[in-house]
Amino acid sequence: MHPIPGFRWFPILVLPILFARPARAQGPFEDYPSWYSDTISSTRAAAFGDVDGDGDLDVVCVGERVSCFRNDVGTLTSEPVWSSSEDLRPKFHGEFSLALGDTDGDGDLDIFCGLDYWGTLLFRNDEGVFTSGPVWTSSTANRTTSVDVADMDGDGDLDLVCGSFMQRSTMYLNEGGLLNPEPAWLSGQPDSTSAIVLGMWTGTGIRI
Ligand SMILES: [Ca+2]
Ligand SMILES: [Ca+2]
Ligand SMILES: [Ca+2]
Repeated sequence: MHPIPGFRWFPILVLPILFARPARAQGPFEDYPSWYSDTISSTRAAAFGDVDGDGDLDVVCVGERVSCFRNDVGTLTSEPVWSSSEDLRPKFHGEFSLALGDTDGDGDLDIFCGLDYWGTLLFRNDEGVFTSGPVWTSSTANRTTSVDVADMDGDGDLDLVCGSFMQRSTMYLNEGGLLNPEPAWLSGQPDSTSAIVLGMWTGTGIRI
């Protein structure tokens, strides 16, 4: 375990390596990471979110497996507190991506994981414990390079948008806490999207 005394959460990179910035410093980040995982060695993507609802940011990453490191009073656990059941190393053929969002509206963050050649997976968070396997898998494009979630149709729940490599980007709508298996939107032609960011643009709606 690698405590970070005197530091507040201001991370710039997790691979899973974390460079923190001193609490009152205005300068650059520390020269060497103050935390790294002893367990995960092939991280492809990472995301921060308060997955256990205790008010601090935890870390979710995907490498050999999808894993979660809990933040205990400013110190990340050295071992993951949860990992998905499937060994993903045979699927290391392209981009991996992650997004966190409360898809079922129960107040906790669920995990969306995009795997190039293997589609997009959803792991549900049940009171701080994720399902060991995905509860939903995308049905259309399988070369997912990027994922993000937002309320695309304005009905109050989070929907999913996926970018793909040499395939059409897709949007899946959330219907009562469950993602529809069929996309509600596909881009007009195959593209090679490497990143997806959703946000309000000109106040008229969410744009990709
Ligand atoms: Ca937390
Ligand atoms: Ca949830
Ligand atoms: Ca919605």
